[in-house]
Amino acid sequence: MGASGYGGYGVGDAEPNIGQVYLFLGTATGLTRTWAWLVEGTQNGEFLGIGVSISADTNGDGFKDVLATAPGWDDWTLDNGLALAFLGAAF
Ligand SMILES: [Ca+2]
Ligand SMILES: [Ca+2]
Repeated sequence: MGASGYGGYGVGDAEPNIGQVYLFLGTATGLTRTWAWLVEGTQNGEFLGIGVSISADTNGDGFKDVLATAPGWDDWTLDNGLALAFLGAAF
């Protein structure tokens, strides 16, 4: 997450069914109206972002991180699912 000290908010949008996760940064007057960061899924039916969490600092670098799930993600097993950690940084 950013270095502003205001935190932020992660939003998952599983429509379309590839899925996407938006990150809105906090400011002194509230969240920004446009997203600062966006990631999209890579597979049809992946549903990235159906679960999203701004976590604690998982790697200890001082920035909070974003966790997201993609329950329909396929590897060798259909719909095996995936949990992703997107590491925060100074915006
Ligand atoms: Ca971190
Ligand atoms: Ca799938």
